Amino acid sequence: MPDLLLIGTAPPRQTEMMEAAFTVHTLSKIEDVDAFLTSTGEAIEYVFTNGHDGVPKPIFDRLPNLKIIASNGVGYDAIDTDAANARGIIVTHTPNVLNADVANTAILLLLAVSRNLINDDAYARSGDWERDGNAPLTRSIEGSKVGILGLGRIGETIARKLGAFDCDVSYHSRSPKDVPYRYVGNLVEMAREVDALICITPGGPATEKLVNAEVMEALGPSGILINVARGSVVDEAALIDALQSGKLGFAGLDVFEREPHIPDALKAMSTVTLMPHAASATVETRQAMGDLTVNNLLQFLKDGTALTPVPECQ
Ligand code: NAP
Ligand code: 8YV
Repeated sequence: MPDLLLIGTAPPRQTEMMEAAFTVHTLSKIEDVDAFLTSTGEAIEYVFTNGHDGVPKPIFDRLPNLKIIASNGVGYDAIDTDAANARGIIVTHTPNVLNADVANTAILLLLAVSRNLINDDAYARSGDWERDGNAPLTRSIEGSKVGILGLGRIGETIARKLGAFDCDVSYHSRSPKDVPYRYVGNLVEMAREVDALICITPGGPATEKLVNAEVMEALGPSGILINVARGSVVDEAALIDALQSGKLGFAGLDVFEREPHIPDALKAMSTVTLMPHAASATVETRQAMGDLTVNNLLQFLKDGTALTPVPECQ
């Protein structure tokens, strides 16, 4: 059976699927990685990885016969697609199967922030309600103005689902799309106009710190920033400053600059709702993503094609 390197982890079901067709080498279980790469690096043609780990360059450079990198996630900013293309290696990802749950998470965070869910939960549990009376009023998302940064597969799903709350949706991306939502060519301008901004672009250099201090100030003291894209898209230091000074009202964050590290300053603020990069982390969606990742490998084994190659490798 062909040799496959498993970087990160794979759920048991996908591990079984891979073990039926490949000799699977799990990187985290290899004690001497250098010795392994010397003895077996040349045999590895297949890699299963994820959007966080990618294929570290020191490993990539020692897999001379690598043919396909299947990444268990839609965002692939951790993978050097130029280097892969230069060697004729196909990179695959998992578009569409996670749209609904990631969109649901963006709206979950928006609702949690607007309705002060985490603080109200603590208020209800602590006995403060009995002692001090009703909790302060919160803000409704019904009919509110929401700007989406990155109206792709997931962004459009968010926009459609926000229709259930009668939200007035606008969006910003590099080019306008054929959609029934208002395009705003300037991100600061859009931030000034909306009650909440939801980020759902890819990561990487093109979007790095796109959401900067100016964008946050434009959102304003009652504005809400939701980030389910990548930590790199938001200037985290500027975010902490803006929240601490009250220039930005609230944030709901699933992603961070140095995951799994979350700055203490963010953890300390009651205006911030946090999740541990879990937008797609439901049993159903992770199973669909894992299956698609392995099916890309199996398809390639069968006929040298892939089901969902990234655009750069099509
Ligand atoms: P997609 O369909 O490729 O959509 C990305 C959108 O971002 C496109 O509409 C694109 O439009 C826009 N965009 C790209 N570069 C931009 C830039 N420099 N400025 C403004 N807009 C830009 O991707 P998707 O499937 O919706 O996924 C989007 C991203 O969500 C993933 O790449 C990943 O980083 C993130 N994600 C996070 C989680 C999580 O667990 N939190 C889960 C899934 C995905 P233009 O090309 O016209 O600019
Ligand atoms: C995954 C994601 O948690 O698909 C993505 O881009 O960020 C998440 O769905 C991550 O990629 C793990 O592989």
